Amino acid sequence: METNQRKPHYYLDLELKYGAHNYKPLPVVLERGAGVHLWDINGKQYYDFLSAYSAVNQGHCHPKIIKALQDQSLKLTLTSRAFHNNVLGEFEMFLSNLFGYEKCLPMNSGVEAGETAVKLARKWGYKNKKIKKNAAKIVFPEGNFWGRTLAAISSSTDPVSYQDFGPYMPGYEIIPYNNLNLLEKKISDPNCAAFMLEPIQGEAGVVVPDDGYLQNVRRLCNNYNVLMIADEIQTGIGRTGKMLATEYEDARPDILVLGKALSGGVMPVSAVLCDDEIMLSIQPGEHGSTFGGNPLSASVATEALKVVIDEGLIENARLLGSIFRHEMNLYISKSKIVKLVRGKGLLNAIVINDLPHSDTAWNICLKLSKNGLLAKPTHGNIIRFAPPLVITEEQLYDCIKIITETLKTFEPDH
Ligand code: IF1
Repeated sequence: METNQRKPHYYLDLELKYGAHNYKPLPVVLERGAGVHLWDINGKQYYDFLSAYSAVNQGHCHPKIIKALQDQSLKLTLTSRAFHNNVLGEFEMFLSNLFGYEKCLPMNSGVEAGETAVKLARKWGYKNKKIKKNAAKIVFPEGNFWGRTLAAISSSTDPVSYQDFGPYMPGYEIIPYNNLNLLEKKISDPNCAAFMLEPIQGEAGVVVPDDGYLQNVRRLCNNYNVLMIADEIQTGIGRTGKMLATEYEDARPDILVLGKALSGGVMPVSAVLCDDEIMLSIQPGEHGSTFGGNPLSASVATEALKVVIDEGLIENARLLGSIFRHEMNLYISKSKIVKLVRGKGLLNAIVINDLPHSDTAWNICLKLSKNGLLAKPTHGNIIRFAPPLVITEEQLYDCIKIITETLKTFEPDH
């Protein structure tokens, strides 16, 4: 290594010594991002195929979003909700109208929005559906992931997320994903207030349900007066080739949960959207957040959404996603290690036909990083591929080449 190279281990060692060990990152130390690219401390360029788990749909450090951040940061960043400001109302109008709901409740992290959705569903259950006090049930599918708080891990079926964090939130029911019979069985319980699901399960490994599942969830929720809560924190904001993944079917959620790319990866911004009958079940003082709806996040999120629309990122995700899956299927037809590719838009994953906890996927991602592309395995043998939606067709073909050339070196006959 040339002497003027900066040492990654300096940074890794600092995190090891002074930081919690709640992650196992790939050994790359990044310093700069722009568009689909990231650069490490030694100037090596990478394609980002994780997009911070779909928070950077608009590309890293998008100039228009950064300008919105800079401009607002020079005026007013936080008032708390004890007072009004001249930014929140226009953001709430823009967001509610864009997604077709009567109101929104802005929060910060995705899990806070998920918690807000669960609280709204319970409140609505008691006040509107007349469920007996403290008897409200919320149903979740196996494989769900909506964050790391105790309420969120209480619905998890992944021991890595929940073990040794008990006791757990009561009133939760778990059913298999993509199974309508068992869903109907559970939500026909008169105490059931809501069914909360991801239209495509991200963390579970980009699990796409059968065609018709979402619209049948919607139908069953209507039949039993149960709220359909769609967690679009990872699938939303254009990622799957529609503004919302629930748009692929006639399945308008009663409660919509957004986060991640709502800010273009610039700062934590999340929100819950629903109509008055549900939103007004929470009255002043019954829910809140110090930073929720702050003028800085409202300005950033407004611009982040405009960028998605103005730059045609939704259509781009749809078109380039089809190219990606087509090209990967051509590779898979000859591969002995890759079983399948699945996804919608630019939310895709390949499944390595290995034991779930083998280190093949990790080693593939290590090799990909050396070849200039950053991706990360989920659940051992699945590698998620989710570049920023600003990627061009030429860049995508460049990345497909990097991915397939790297995979080839792991094929048994290589
Ligand atoms: C980690 C996973 C992805 C989410 C969905 C809510 C949230 C998330 C569908 C909560 C967050 C993040 C969390 C981050 C890694 C990442 C992740 F691997 F953990 F599961 F994307 F798949 N709903 N997902 O995906 O949003 O509170 O984090 O803002 O915790 O390691 P948050």
